[in-house]
Amino acid sequence: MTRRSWAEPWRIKMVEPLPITTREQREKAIVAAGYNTFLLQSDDVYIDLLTDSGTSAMSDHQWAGLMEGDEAYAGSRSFRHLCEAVADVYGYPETIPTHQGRGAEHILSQVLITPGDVIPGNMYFTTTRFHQEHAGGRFVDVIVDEAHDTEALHPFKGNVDLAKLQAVIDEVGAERIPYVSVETNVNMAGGQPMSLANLEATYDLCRRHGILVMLDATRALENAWFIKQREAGYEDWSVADLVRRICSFSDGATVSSKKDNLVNIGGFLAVRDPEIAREARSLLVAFEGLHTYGGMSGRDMEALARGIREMVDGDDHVRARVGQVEYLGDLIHKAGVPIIRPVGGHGVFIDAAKVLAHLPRDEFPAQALTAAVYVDSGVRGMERGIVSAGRDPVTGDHHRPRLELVRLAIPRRVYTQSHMDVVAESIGAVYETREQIRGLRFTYEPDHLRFFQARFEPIA
Ligand code: PM9
Repeated sequence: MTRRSWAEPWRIKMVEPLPITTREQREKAIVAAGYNTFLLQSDDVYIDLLTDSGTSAMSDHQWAGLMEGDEAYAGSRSFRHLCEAVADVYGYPETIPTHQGRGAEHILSQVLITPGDVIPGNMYFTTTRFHQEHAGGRFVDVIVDEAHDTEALHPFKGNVDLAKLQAVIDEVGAERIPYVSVETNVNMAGGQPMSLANLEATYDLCRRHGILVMLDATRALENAWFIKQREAGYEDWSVADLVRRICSFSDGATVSSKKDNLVNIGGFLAVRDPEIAREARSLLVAFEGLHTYGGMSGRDMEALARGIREMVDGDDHVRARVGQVEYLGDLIHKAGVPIIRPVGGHGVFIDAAKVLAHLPRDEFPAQALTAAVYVDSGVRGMERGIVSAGRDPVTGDHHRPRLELVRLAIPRRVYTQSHMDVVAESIGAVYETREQIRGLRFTYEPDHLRFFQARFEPIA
């Protein structure tokens, strides 16, 4: 049978012009931004792959929802729609709305963590670990070793290593572990999924010790797609059923709705236990907003309720979304550039430690490579290495993750295949001239989440 291509299950109704700049303009812009792509003006960016967070295109149905949002201060109809969507799609009975993912992480950490606690997790995420440490906890990484190896072709590099988890429980005692923090489609590992079998085994182990499992379900949809593709027995499941199944092995979840949920702002904490929900709501009113809007307007909640349902309305959306990421990853891999493989769900991650092998880690190779790609083509990516990892709050030294990556994260339903071709051509061109790229040093290092606002200069 002849092969038939698939394409996106939507067509374009409105367009937004993109700024085209010269190399000279970009050289000036990156100096002005202190070699940090977070500090660039978006008017100086051509193809923006800084993040897939809050950058997706909403559907006409979601835009219509903005008009129908109920802006009542209390008891908004749009909040009810949001709770119904969370209960139907994720299966959690209690929804605590927040302005975005880190708002939910803040509330959860404050409710469950007592100073001195230990929170095991399958690799850290920047804001998640910040809130765990801010609440007095200590994060311990229990992801499988393959997650730290860019070339290991393991289908589930997001899996929890159950032996590592058991060792942490044995060492500190279950009573010091309020919950295990389990991320779906692990961002810092390159958008790598965990298997349902591993999640179920993690949940069982935790239950035996009376420890809760809290998901970061921010990219549960993309994880569900990989389970359907790779885990025996689930080929015929819909992603809708798989997302519910994933969440069934947890006691609750934090979600940044700016990713899978297809909105530009929003998030929530969702739990099963009404007592945890009660405590969360009492903090929510102090830090986020009333318990029926958190940090969102009524229209935000209406668009979000629709986005949650839309992401699982058939499998075609996620097939096209992950398919586009794989398309870009395959082009870059074929150009000989080292990347994390298998290609993940939300972006392509270039192995900067290998590309810039002439630079020591303390000269921030991924930061330098990200800046070089921007100067070449106006394509904006993000550093995900030693700068993102920050410093150990006790020793003050850099955290030194094994992965030193440039992330090209793809917004959902925004760019075309030709944009991806241009990105791959630029990465190939920078790779050819990689030996000319110099290392960087800090000229300003912020105290918290330093990667957002840090400034650098090239080392002579
Ligand atoms: N992720 C990202 O670009 C945006 C901020 S960090 C550069 O990948 C997970 C898995 C995330 C995430 C944000 C958050 C925080 C929690 N968990 O940004 O606060 O990827 O909505 O969510 C970003 P908020």
